[in-house]
Amino acid sequence: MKSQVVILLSVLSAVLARCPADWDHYNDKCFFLSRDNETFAGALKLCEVIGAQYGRVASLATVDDAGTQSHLEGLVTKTSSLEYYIGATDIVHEGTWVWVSNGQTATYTNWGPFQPNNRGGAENCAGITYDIPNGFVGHWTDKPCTKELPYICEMPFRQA
Ligand SMILES: [Ca+2]
Ligand SMILES: [Ca+2]
Repeated sequence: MKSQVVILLSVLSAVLARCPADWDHYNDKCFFLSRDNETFAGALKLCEVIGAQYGRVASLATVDDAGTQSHLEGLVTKTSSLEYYIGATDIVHEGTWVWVSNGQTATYTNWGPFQPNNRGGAENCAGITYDIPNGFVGHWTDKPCTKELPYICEMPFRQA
């Protein structure tokens, strides 16, 4: 009986330990590119709500290495949107970029030309941008957090 329970649980966890349809699997995470536009705060909230539907803790995407960056770039180029929020903000301390998923300071970055420039003293949220004439090929830009954009959510690949 006990071994049957163990088998059942391992089958169940194998089923749960995957990315839902419409999510993309990369390393230990699932990523989701939204089809709607939200402010940065609205996007973060929706990522959390969407993740909760799967019983997982979701957030805006943490892009903390070149592999993740290049993977997300590949996903963005398959869509019609050229700008997506990722989960970095310097809203607490100007110039210090922090990941909303874990509160860690961003060490890997991929800023585009002259970014972050905090234009107008009011650009505190980061996005991946394709603006090839201006040299942005999946590079990051800082932008006003009130701007409504599509966004990239992440959640753990394995059940939390
Ligand atoms: Ca800023
Ligand atoms: Ca900027």
